Amino acid sequence: MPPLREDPRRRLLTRHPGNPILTAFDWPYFVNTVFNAGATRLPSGETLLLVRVEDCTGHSHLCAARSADGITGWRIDPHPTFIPDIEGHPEELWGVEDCRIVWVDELESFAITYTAYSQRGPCVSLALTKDFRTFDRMGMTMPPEDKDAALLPRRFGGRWVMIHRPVPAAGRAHIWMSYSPDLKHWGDPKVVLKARRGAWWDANKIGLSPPMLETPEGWLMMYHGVRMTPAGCIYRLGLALMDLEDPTRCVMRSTKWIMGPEAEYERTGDVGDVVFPCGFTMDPDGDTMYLYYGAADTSIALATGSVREMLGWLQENSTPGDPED
Ligand code: BMA
Repeated sequence: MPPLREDPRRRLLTRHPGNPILTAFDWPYFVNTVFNAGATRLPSGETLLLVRVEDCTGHSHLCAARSADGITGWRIDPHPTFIPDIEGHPEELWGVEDCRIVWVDELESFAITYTAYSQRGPCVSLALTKDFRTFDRMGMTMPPEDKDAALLPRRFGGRWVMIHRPVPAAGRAHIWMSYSPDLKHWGDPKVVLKARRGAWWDANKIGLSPPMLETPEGWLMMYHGVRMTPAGCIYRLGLALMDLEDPTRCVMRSTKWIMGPEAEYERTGDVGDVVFPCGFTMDPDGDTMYLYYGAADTSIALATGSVREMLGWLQENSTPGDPED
């Protein structure tokens, strides 16, 4: 591996030496690529990844992989776990992708938001599960084009909140939040984090990466910035802190990215120069984050970091609130 460009004194995330931890060659059936996995820790203490698997039609489904330490010894479902339901949900015609998993106490279920790839473009769908074997589909929550969605784990003022990223016909693609009384009817949308402009690493298009993490200082949001260059897009990761009581209010936002494609497996693959986390788990120490990310749309990699250090770093490397237009 070539030497990394990041300043080691500023490194917030440490790549696992065994990266990539999961590839298509680990799969019990023939697939093209495995990437962009949702993640959670089960009551048993096991780590579960709900992996985006692309087959050789180009369409994706989701497949569960379980491991005791979240790094090795993955037990992968022998068959696809969650496949498009084209009859019941025609919006899933071209596959299901990039899920985010959130445990919701009130529902005693995991809420899975995922991209349904419809004939009209990608849209956001929601399903509930207790065991990652049977799933209760709630259907489409946001029409196309919209993706990179996650539910917040509890209600605010009696309403559910979903983070999502619509793409407007003109202009920049920002991160939004919408509300619902029943997880079915969504409205009252608000822009909560704007894509910057010009030469910024997160100009023009941003999106939520994993679900937000509740900390005593606020909701820690990891988001991706898409830098469009003549050679293609570069997907990098940055941080924002949202207000604990009003998560639509941005308190701080990083000026710099905290992780970008550097390693060979991040720079080269079906889509090069992509690091794309969709999930994390927290160590029982309450501070160490295991961040799972898709690398170059080809494999799954792991990076670990301290949430306390991320929050400290954000104080030093942020602008207050969200930048003006
Ligand atoms: C985004 C999503 C991700 C993908 C990334 C890079 O728009 O479609 O699934 O990892 O592009 O190709």
